Amino acid sequence: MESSKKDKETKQSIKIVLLGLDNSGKTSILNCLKGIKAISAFNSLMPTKGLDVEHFQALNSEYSIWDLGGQKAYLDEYFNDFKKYVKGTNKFIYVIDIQDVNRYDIALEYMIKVINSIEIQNGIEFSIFLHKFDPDLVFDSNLNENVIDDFIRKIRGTIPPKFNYSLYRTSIYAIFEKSTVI
Ligand SMILES: Nc1nc2c(ncn2[C@@H]2O[C@H](COP(=O)(O)OP(=O)(O)OP(=O)(O)O)[C@@H](O)[C@H]2O)c(=O)[nH]1
Ligand SMILES: [Mg+2]
Repeated sequence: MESSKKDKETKQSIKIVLLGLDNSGKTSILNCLKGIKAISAFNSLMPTKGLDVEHFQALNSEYSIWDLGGQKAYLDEYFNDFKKYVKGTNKFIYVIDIQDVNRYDIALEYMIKVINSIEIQNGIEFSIFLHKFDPDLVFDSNLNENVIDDFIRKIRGTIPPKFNYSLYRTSIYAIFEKSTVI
């Protein structure tokens, strides 16, 4: 009893909030963070119904990951009491499906709404994952380097200048890879 209390005191707790449109890959990323690697676990995923909070331990930290289902029906609800999600948060991860070119604008719109609700300069880390950037991604006339570069430029131009964020390319199919977009 005593020792578990002590453990709790020395462990750092980290709260991460995952946001993004439906089907962007949030729950899959959460599973990767939890160490679930079986591909079948990803294929059988159902859309997340509203908020799902998962707790796990890694190294000397206790993580709580808030996975906010991205289906349209839930989005407005989050903004009714967004403080609840910001409170105690160390890091927001906003996930965008890079393969879903037709919904880039909607993804950006939702992200800006999130950023505006966090309040600039409050010290919380904000990462944007350009997700499904798979190693075997095949470019075509719809999705290619130019389309992605234009989108990145649009992201950079839309985010308020004082807001700190990092942009990454990510994929659950890469053997751990996370590269900063310059
Ligand atoms: N190609 C590819 N597919 C992925 C990747 N990550 C997730 N997916 C697929 O994308 C689909 C949606 O993934 P989810 O993790 O359920 O998406 P979500 O963002 O949690 O969706 P909601 O719960 O509806 O908000 C699944 O079929 C995953 O297998 C990736 O890196 N590459
Ligand atoms: Mg989900």
